[in-house]
This record gives sequence, C-alpha cells and structure tokens, in this order.
Amino acid sequence: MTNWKDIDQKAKQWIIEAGEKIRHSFDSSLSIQYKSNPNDLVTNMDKEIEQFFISRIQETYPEHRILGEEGYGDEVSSMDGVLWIIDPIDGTMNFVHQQRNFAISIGIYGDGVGYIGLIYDVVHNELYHAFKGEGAFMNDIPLPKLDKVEIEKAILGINPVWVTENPRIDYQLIVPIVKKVRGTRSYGSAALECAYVAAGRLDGYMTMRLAPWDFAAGLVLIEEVGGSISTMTGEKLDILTKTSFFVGEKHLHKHIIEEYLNK
Ligand code: 2AM
Ligand code: CA
Ligand code: CA
Ligand code: CA
Repeated sequence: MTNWKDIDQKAKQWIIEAGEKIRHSFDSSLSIQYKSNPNDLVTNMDKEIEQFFISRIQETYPEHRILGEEGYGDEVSSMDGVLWIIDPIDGTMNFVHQQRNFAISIGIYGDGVGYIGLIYDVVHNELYHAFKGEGAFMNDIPLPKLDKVEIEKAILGINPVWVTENPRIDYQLIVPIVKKVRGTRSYGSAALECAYVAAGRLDGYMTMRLAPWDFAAGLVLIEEVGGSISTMTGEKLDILTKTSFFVGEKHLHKHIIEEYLNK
C-alpha cells in the first residue's frame, strides 16, 4: 500500500528546502543557457533544483518514477505506479528577468490518479497544496470551492500571443472572449496561473501549449476546488503529452467551450 500521507509530508519538506536554495541563489550569479530558441531559457538553478528532488526521491522511494522538465529523471511513457512530475522552476524567464512570478511545481500521481499537488511561490512564500479528497490550501488555509462566475465578470489568464496570428489556433476565435471578459492577465508561469484559478484570483486560464510538468500539480489543485479541466476544444487531457490547456470555474469553462471555442 502506498502511504500517500508520508509522501505528502516529505514532498512538502523538500519543496520548502528547495525554495530556500532558490532564495539563497539570488546572492550569487546565475548561469543562463538557451534551449530550443533564444527565449527558451534554462539556468543552473533549474538543473540543481531538479537534481535535488531526484536525489531525495531516489534515496527515500527507490521504486517511484520521476518525470522532470530538465530530463534528469526517468524516461516515462506510462502513468503506472507512483510518478512524480516535477518542474523545478516554472516561469524561468520571470526568474531570470524579475526574480518573482515563478514557482516550483510538483504533481504526484498513482496509477494515473493525481493525489498530491504542490506549487510553491518561493518569493511570496505562498505554498499551494492539494491532497486528493481533502481539499486545496494556500499556506494551510483552505481554499473554498469555486463559485459560479459569469463571463462578463471573469478574469481570464491568457498570453496576448494567442490574440495575434499564430500557428496553433485561429486567433479570431479568441478575440471575442478577450473582449467579453472583465479583464485578462498573463503571469508567465502556468503553474502559478493554475494555482491562481484554484485560489479564485483568476476565473480561468487558457493556453495553446503546455507540457506535463507545467500542469501536473495544478490539475490536483483545480480538481479539489471543483474547477473544470480540458484541452482548448473541451477534450480530456492526456497528462503525459504536450497539449492545449483550459481550466476554470466550471460554468464559465463550459460557456466558453460551447459558445466560443467549439462554435
Ligand atoms: P517554464 O518557465 O518552466 O519553461 C510561460 O508562458 C509558461 O509556459 C511557463 O509555465 C513556461 O514554463 C511554459 N513554457 C515555456 N515554453 C514552453 C514550451 N515550449 N512548451 C510548453 N510550455 C512552455
Ligand atoms: Ca523551460
Ligand atoms: Ca514549466
Ligand atoms: Ca521549468
């Protein structure tokens, strides 16, 4: 039997320890490299933090598998067993340019079911946490279930790039949504944007391309506050693939899918 409470306690302890390491790193110089293109950044801290989690997990739970953005974990092609999905720094561009608006994200799944979600906003010292069936919390304060919100009163998380011509979606589908909502925000960290939806700071968040480590933790949080989760066309998400992504308060989510995205 998997002891999820034990895993939860360890994961919390390690994420706080990793946050300390990131805070200390502000005093020393960063080494910044490019990945796929000059805007796709990675730093020594992204790599060090991922390696920190991997060594802790491997010494404590040798049978668990790990999928991490920087690739130091396992080659993962199924959701079998206990799987840690880790983004050591979500929002690396913000980390480099702003030293804020980034987070550590950890989702822990058992045979494909999300049990634990942890998103740590290191700089603001806000730890978002969800445990399957027990609710979602911010610094141990329970987050209430999401209340119905009308589109005219909604704040939507979306990157403005999706209302410009782009290869992934007809931006003319998105323009009317942006016009109709009360406001839009773009924070540049998918994990934080999911945490904000769970906390009611955003009513929805949509984007055309995310990877498993961007949303694995966020899904557990959103599930626990009764939000809806799907692709941009309303289909079920495949946790192990790069995908379009739309989460939000359930009435708002349904309305936007039916009236705007699937017209
Ligand atoms: P990162 O900072 O961990 O790379 C920025 O809009 C958000 O999208 C961040 O959460 C960022 O995560 C993520 N992101 C950046 N490039 C991406 C890509 N090529 N595919 C999927 N997600 C990406
Ligand atoms: Ca990245
Ligand atoms: Ca990420
Ligand atoms: Ca990252």
